[in-house]
Amino acid sequence: MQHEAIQEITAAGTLEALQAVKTKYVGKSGLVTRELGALGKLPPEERKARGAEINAVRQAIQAALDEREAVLKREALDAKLAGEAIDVTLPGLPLPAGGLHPINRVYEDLVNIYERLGYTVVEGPEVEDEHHNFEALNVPWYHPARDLQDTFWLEEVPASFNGPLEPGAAPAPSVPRLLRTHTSPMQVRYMVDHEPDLKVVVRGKVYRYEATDATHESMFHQLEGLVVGDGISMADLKGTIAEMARGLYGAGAKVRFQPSYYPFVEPGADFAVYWDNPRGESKWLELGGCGMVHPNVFKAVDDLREAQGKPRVYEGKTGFAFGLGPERIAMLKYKIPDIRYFYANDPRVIGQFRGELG
Ligand code: YSA
Repeated sequence: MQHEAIQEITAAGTLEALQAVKTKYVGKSGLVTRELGALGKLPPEERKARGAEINAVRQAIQAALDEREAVLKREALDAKLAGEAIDVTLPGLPLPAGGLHPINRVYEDLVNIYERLGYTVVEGPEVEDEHHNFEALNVPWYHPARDLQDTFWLEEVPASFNGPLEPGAAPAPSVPRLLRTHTSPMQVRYMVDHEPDLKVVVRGKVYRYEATDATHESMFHQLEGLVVGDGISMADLKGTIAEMARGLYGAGAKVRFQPSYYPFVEPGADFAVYWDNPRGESKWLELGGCGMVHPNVFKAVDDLREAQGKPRVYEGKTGFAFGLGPERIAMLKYKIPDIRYFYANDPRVIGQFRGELG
């Protein structure tokens, strides 16, 4: 029996076939098992010798089974690995590349134009205080923009919120904070920290507590410009805006100024550009506000500087400022019909800008 069993084990070509042989000989009712079961029927004097004999056969069969099983398993594994071999010459799986958000693309365009004109580019705190956002910009306490309905007012936050306190400085008295409603407070902050002459653009997010629609969001972006020196005039302002319009829309772009009111400029204006779109869609596009820096703003800056022990250097200076929303430019440039698409995180919209970094 041992001889036949070993032959069958050697001939088993698969793990299933081997299992069948195992069952046949050493399974619950296998041939060897049955022989062992029959020992009880033998006379006691034969039982011991016969038992040892059958056990030896069983052990030999089991050893052969184990050995064959190991061989078959290794063969099965080798076959599986051969089937799964990696072809290193195949191209890898493509990883989707990111891309610049349309607003950042417009910012890139704008910043390139202004850097070429010699401007410094800065950002600034989004959490502001009333003084920088309104008061120092000559916005009177009764101006509607300061209303609870138009501004996101914050619970009071620690004085260190916008950066570390000077070592050893006493914490400033807590003042009401708000989310800046425009980038103009950075005009004040920049002038407090720098002396004229200066040329600076500010980029960043602003917030307004207002209902959203296709052209209004409660969080959007602005680009703010400020130039201060001696003898700066409205002509410099117009030339600068015209240069920006040509940079954005090509040599044919025209600029229109209309009188407007902003408390921090005098005179103030709104500006729009008209550009020759080859698809015949040319029209005036209102871009933002601008004007000559109001003397009260220079005075407020000098007051803040004086409080910090810095010299008063702004009285008697002249300057212009402007502010615009890049969302408008991006909506037209990329034909995005609703401003809310920019921030809805819908990959069907934003995914269209994937992989293009410019
Ligand atoms: C004016 C004169 C200066 O000397 C300097 C800056 C300014 C701009 C002023 N600080 C301001 O915020 N004016 S604004 O309220 O008219 O906004 C400027 C631009 O931001 C608008 O032309 C528009 O493009 C954009 N904007 C305003 N509210 C918006 C918005 N974009 C999206 N959603 C909103 N809710």
